[in-house]
Amino acid sequence: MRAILVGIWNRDITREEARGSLRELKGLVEAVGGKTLGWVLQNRVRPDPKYYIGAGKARQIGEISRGVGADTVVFDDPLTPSQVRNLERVLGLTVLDRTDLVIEIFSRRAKSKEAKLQVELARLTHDLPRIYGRGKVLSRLGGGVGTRGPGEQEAEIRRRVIKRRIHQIREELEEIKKRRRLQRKRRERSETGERILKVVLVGYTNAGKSTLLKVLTGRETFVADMLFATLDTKTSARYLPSGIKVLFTDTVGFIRKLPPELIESFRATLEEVVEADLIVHVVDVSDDMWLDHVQAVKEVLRELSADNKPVIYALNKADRLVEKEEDLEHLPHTAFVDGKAVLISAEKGWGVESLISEVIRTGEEVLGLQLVE
Ligand SMILES: Nc1nc2c(ncn2[C@@H]2O[C@H](COP(=O)(O)OP(=O)(O)OP(=O)(O)O)[C@@H](O)[C@H]2O)c(=O)[nH]1
Ligand SMILES: [Mg+2]
Repeated sequence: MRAILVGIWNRDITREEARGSLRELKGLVEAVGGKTLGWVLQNRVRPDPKYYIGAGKARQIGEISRGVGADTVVFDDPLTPSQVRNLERVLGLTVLDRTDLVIEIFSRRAKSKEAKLQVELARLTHDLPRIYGRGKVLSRLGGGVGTRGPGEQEAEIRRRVIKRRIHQIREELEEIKKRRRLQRKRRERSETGERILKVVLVGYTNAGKSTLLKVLTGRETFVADMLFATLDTKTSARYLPSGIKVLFTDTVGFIRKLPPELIESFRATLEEVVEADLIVHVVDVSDDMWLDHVQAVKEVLRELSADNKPVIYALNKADRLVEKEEDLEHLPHTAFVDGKAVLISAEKGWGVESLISEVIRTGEEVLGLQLVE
């Protein structure tokens, strides 16, 4: 894929923010093995309902894209099925949006049965409204542009097959969810009278959640410098000196403009977030956009109705900002977030003891309240 990226900016999204978002989109293009040739930012009060950027601009982008040898135009916001259709007609190139890319990355990374099912569900839910007369399926990363099928009847049959499959996947996922609930209960009840604190690590993709889980509990997990390395939740325990058992759970990373299809599909996995006593929100403070990432994660937490839980910010990768652990105290970052925050480097082990102390302090409050109940 040789791509041109397109975004818009206006009173709500500044030019700078839109550009940051396009930088991230470039990362998503790379994650599916594509190359970005250039980008276009348009100042627009709101997206055009038919062409997102307007027909004239679309035509212009089509010319430029073909001129530089691009074969795909990627839009930074979710497009409606009819916008995709109109744009492909005007541009004469494959049209993708952020959702297409994220779903594609997820499907390449999915390993467990559950993750695979969730991604398939997200993809089918996404594709269903995009199958229209003449039978063109817009799962376009695989297919070419404008492949025409036999017609409306064929499309109807495909829609029916997809609906049946969606139903089947939902049932399978429900089974898996039940099994996981049982496992969780067993884990939590393992030794009677034992006090257990459930901590979930959440954060933007690539923030260092899996690295931190490893440092906190010794559990080997997949760590990689790529978007969405982790798709399955993993839980691992650490015993505190007081005898309290802390269960730490690593989760799938979040991203800005996370496709609703994916939130919906991963809701079961993210149940661990809803069940947790407290949240450790891991942030990569070496990223220029870290405050935006914090907001994006908070939004997803709100969507999961988990925004009322105690949160500790683990401001990670501080080793990229200072040379020694002692210098952490000179960094201003903790003042920029609302609530308890600890600067750490999961890689170097800096600040991890302070983080654990904070988890204990907050956890004692939470458990204390639970004991009163
Ligand atoms: N310099 C530095 N790099 C780190 C630190 N923590 C993690 N990394 C690196 O950041 C990258 C992402 O780390 P992961 O632990 O996989 O991040 P994650 O949040 O689990 O990412 P996803 O599962 O993709 O959402 C890896 O290359 C890590 O080695 C840190 O404290 N300092
Ligand atoms: Mg991870």
